[in-house]
Amino acid sequence: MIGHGFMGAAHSQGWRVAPRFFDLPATVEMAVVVGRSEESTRAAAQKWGWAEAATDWREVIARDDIDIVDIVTPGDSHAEIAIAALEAGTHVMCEKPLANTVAEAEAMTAAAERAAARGVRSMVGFTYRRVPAATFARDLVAAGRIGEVRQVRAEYLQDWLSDADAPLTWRLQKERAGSGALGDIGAHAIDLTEFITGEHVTRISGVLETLVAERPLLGEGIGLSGTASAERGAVTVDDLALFTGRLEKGALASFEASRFRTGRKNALRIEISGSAGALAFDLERMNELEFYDATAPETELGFRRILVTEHDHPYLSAWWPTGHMLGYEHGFSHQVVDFVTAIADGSQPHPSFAEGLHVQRVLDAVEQSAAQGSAWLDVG
Ligand code: SOE
Repeated sequence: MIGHGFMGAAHSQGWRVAPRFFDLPATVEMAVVVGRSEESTRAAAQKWGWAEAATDWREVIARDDIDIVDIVTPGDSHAEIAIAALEAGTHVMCEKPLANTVAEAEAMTAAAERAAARGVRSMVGFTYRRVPAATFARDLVAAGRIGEVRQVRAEYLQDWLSDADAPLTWRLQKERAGSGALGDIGAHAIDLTEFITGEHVTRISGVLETLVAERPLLGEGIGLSGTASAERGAVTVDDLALFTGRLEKGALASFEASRFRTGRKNALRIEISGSAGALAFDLERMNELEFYDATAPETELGFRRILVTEHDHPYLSAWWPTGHMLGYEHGFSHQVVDFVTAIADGSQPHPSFAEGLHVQRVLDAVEQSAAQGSAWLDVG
């Protein structure tokens, strides 16, 4: 695993726990964690259970005993590491968004396609697809339970920047993160919409806004848990993105990604209205799915809450007795299960780099549209 911030912790947990609850078709050994600082990487290895710590990712991917590389670094190093790892013949899991630019994502996808011809697999970490209620929503749509998709509302709302003195972490720097709320959390809303509806976003009109233009630089720590220093610097990404998309079969989808929605902590929500019913998912209530069956007798109409905790729901039979809940971390185990299974089967895991590239093109189209007064643009 390369990187050891917040996502490093989440992915480590996935690698450690998945083989203990699921019957995987291969043995997983947590070999090496790689980071810039020897001291903090060693501490991460010890804490999360990696056998070794290292500071040079090039040396690590060249080793014969490394089969999988998991990239959890900021976006500015995804392309370089992923392409080198694929060329070295290791399977690659890469955190979302796939890259910082469309050009990088294209190069990564080309490398992934060359590698796939040699049986080398790659996947993007859009983990929320693997929250059982979200996967189940996809199954219901695919089974025609809401009919034809007519309208979608997708939003990912957080509030960790609503404090104007929250520090300027790498997520607020364009050269490191690519974009702001748009790519960090809007990308999840796009992926989840496409995953559940089974349709691509084909056209976009959007607007971006930076509400706090300057913030204290990061003092101690890294990422979301870092502290503020006395110096200040410019925020170079959006804080908030609003966009409207056209789906393949014609439905309109509205999207919102914001880190300024006071009181909303991790509210990835999607509501899909169809000709025969509707669905609503909210990550803050991640074990539930709201379902409206428009074909029910008129006197019985109404959204009902399905508790997605039965063994027949996706991924659930490996966990607790029926009726018991899962949390944020379980999606990372499910991601490991699906990735390792695809590697063993010799099949293409999803979302592929090509799917990650498509999301990157949607993000890029939103930025271009915003720069052109919210013009409607085709997604490349
Ligand atoms: C921070 O906004 C963040 O950790 C994102 O980077 C993740 O992708 C999302 O899952 C939760 O919020």
